[in-house]
Amino acid sequence: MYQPTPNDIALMAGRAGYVLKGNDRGRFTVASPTLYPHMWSWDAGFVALGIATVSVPRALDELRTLLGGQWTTGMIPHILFHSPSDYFPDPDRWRTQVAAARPAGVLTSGITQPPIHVIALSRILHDARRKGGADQELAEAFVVETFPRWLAWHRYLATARDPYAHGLVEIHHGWESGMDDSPRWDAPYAQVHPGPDMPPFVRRDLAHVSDPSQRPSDGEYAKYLWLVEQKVRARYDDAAYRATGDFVVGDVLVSALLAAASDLLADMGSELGIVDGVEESRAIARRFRTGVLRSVDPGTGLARDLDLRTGRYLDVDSAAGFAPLVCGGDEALIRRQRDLLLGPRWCGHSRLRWPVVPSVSPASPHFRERTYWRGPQWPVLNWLMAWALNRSGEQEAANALRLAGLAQLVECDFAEYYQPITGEQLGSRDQSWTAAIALDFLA
Ligand code: 2M8
Repeated sequence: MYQPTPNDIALMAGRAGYVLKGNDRGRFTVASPTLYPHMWSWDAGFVALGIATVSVPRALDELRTLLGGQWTTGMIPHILFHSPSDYFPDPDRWRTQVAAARPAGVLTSGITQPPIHVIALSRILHDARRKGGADQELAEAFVVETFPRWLAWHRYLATARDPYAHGLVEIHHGWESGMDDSPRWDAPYAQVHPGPDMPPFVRRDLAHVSDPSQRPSDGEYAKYLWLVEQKVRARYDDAAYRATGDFVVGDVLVSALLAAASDLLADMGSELGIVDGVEESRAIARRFRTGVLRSVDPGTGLARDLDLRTGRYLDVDSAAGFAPLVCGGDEALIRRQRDLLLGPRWCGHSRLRWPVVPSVSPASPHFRERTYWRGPQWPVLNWLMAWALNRSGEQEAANALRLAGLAQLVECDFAEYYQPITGEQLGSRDQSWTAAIALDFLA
């Protein structure tokens, strides 16, 4: 097993810090220098926890800026646009001015991303307490101050996005899962048909990658933009979209993150003497944990997303199937998932360059080794599974993922994602969240 040398550690930490500094725009960090020149919601969570290893105040600023984009519904939007750029879809395409709930003073997209933020905040608090003094005071004060805002975010997901109490958070766009073109969404996207009245568009993402096959196809992109159009036409009202939109799916990983984050929010709240909202937070955690565990296929041991348009579970061997590891709640299942994750269908697959979590099992017929969320390894996903294992008391397994993850990053290009068989770097370089999790792994 790879063990980083003192030289590797110094080099990686230095270079990761340099990447984050380069992507720093003052009070927020762009997700990557050219492909994603704005603040993305779940990227910001990972970025903040990485920055905290170097500067707790700057990490908290990142989360504060993100909260500046929160809608009055509690929703934290998936992109905050702070300056003009060539990223598409841009604010003119999102047209969030049709939404009464949009925030004042900052342009945002109109959909969500996975609720990693409170998990990040609890890591930051942990770091700050280790450092003590002013860092600890600042972090604790930040938790007390922002507790109602995080609760409002979680409450939004638990109500507007689960009106029938399935215990699964409903997503209205594949982008809301963070795993845009994952085969998890192939069946629901097969029912998305861009209308003849869709405004024309020109993709700009392909100009920033060397090979278009690493990104979603044009056909997929048209569907993504059609769903944006449907959200605009529903004025970003969730009930109106639910009545008219093509894509409505219960997402197990988002639900597991909501459960885990809600537990952590309740823990931090009670530690800091907060009373209001702690019980509500626990109740959210219980409901979504139950929803995730209910979705598990007893045959495969993996959790499944639920297509709420057809009522069918979606059976795909994607890393989201390990949602129960993230939310916990069933000891036997956690052990089964640990063995599955480290075993030959996943990280232990004989063809993998490094034994880190692939986005789709290499043994699955859906596996595509170069295409975005259809097989490549995403370092943040590996971090998430290592974090989850650690939290479940599976330190040895967690450390195996951590060390393999560091081996993958030792060249220090901090790519967006990696070809799992050859180890080739794919997508953007100097991706902020990749650099950030390297810092956390090294701390
Ligand atoms: C990717 O998604 C954006 C759309 O949100 C895109 O392809 O343009 C995904 O990997 C997503 O999970 C990530 O947050 C974002 C920025 O890194 O890029």
